[in-house]
Formats: sequence, C-alpha cells, structure tokens
Amino acid sequence: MGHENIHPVATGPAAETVAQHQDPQDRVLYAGWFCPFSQRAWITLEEKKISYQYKEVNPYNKERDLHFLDINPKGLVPAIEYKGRALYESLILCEFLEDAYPDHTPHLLPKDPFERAYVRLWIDHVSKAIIPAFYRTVQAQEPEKQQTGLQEFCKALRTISEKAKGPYFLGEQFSFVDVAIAPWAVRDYIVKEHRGYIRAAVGGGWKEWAEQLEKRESVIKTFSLPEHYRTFYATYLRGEAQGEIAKAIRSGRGSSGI
Ligand SMILES: N[C@@H](CCC(=O)N[C@@H](CS)C(=O)NCC(=O)O)C(=O)O
Repeated sequence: MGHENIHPVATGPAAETVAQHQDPQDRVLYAGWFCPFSQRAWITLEEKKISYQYKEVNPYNKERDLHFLDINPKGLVPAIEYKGRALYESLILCEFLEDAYPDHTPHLLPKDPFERAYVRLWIDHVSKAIIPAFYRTVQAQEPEKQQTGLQEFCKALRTISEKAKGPYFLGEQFSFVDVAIAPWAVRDYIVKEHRGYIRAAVGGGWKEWAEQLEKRESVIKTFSLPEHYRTFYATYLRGEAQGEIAKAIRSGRGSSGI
C-alpha cells in the first residue's frame, strides 16, 4: 500500500497559490502539494516573487507521467523546467533561483563567503541529521525505536536551534537555512500527535523559531490543510510507505543525507 491514492491537488492556502500560477511561463515548478522538498523550492519562488507556473505531480504514479520522467529521470519532485531545460533536487533548485534572479530580493544566501558557507553547513545538518531522524521517528513501529528516533530528532533540532539568532536562523534575515527546515517545522504536529513530540521540550529556542517559520507568508501560502497531511503520513506511521525515502530509511540507509 503506497501513496497512489493521495489527495490529487493542493488545498487551503496552497490551493489559492496554485490557482494564481496556472498561466504558461518559462519557469515551471513540478511539485507535490504534500512534499516538504517541493515546498522548499516553492517557498523560494514565492519569497523572491519570481513568476512561475505550478504543475502538480504525483511522483508515486511515475508510469502515468512520462513527460515528468524526462524532466527528472529520478522521478522525484520538486523539479523546475527553465526555458525548456530541467533541474531537480530541492536545495540545488533553491540556489539556482538565487543565482538566476540576482535582482530579486530577499537574498536567501548572504554575500560574504564565510556566511554563505555557514548557511550551507547548517543546511547540511538539516539534511543529514534532522530529516533522517524525522522519518525514522515517523516510520518506526516498535515503541523503543520510536523513542530513539524521537530523541535523535529533538537533539538534532536543539543543536541547530542553539545556533539560531532569532527571529530567524541568521537573525532578521530569512535565509536558506529557514527555507530548508520550515517544511518539517510545519509538519511536526504529525510527530506530536503520534510519537509524543513536544515542541517546547526540544529546547534551544526551537519553539520560538518554529513559530516564526510557520507565520512566514511564503510558508503559509505553500501549505495545504492539516488534515490532508494527516492522511498522507498515515502510511508512514503504519510503516507502509513505499517512496524512495521511506525505503532508504527502512533499509538503514538515509543517514548520509536526504
Ligand atoms: N533529495 C530530493 C528528495 C525529493 C523527494 O524525495 N521527493 C519525494 C516526495 S516528498 C518524491 O518525489 N518521492 C517519489 C518516490 O519516492 O518515488 C530533494 O531534495 O528534492
């Protein structure tokens, strides 16, 4: 049992954003409303007010969408078609949008080389520590494994939160560190409802940072109604999800970065 029957389109605030981005454009975002990686690229487009066309893809039904496999042979969302050429991998897309639209503010990567590397360093922590722990916690079936996962997840969140200056990671400047982590901040109620996670118990100022992230307009505009994520994550919570990430986590891979 996989995700073949997930809700077909975005709902709530994200549905309004999708409706505003249907006209053909030179930039097409191929995304899944449910997908946190897609949300990163989508937040970046919204932050920088870059015009784009939104196309919903269910990546779990690959055989039905051959055009999408031309765009991303890995069959994963998000992907961007840019003047007929294609790119994929959420963090690469975010940096590409920053580079391709240098006049569009806000700048999500600082100019200073040290600061740029510092942003990438903490994005790496999100990829290698926070995200694998999120999926391990959600997918674990035995109570002890759920507990170990939850402890890892909270520890990884605390480590990065202790470095966050507030209100955002770098201070007043919203950056790619915020973009990289925000989709999991707004999905953490799944871990709360099913695995006993409490935001305030993480420490390090995570609760305050997460609250800033979920209030950010670009984050709100790219998020669907909470009940639809509950349905989407139900297969993960039962340990039955069949996506690439779910399989990597189950087989013990996935700790080198997702
Ligand atoms: N490393 C990729 C991960 C993207 C990803 O795993 N997307 C999921 C949806 S959230 C997907 O397309 N899954 C389809 C599959 O696993 O077959 C990125 O950062 O863009």
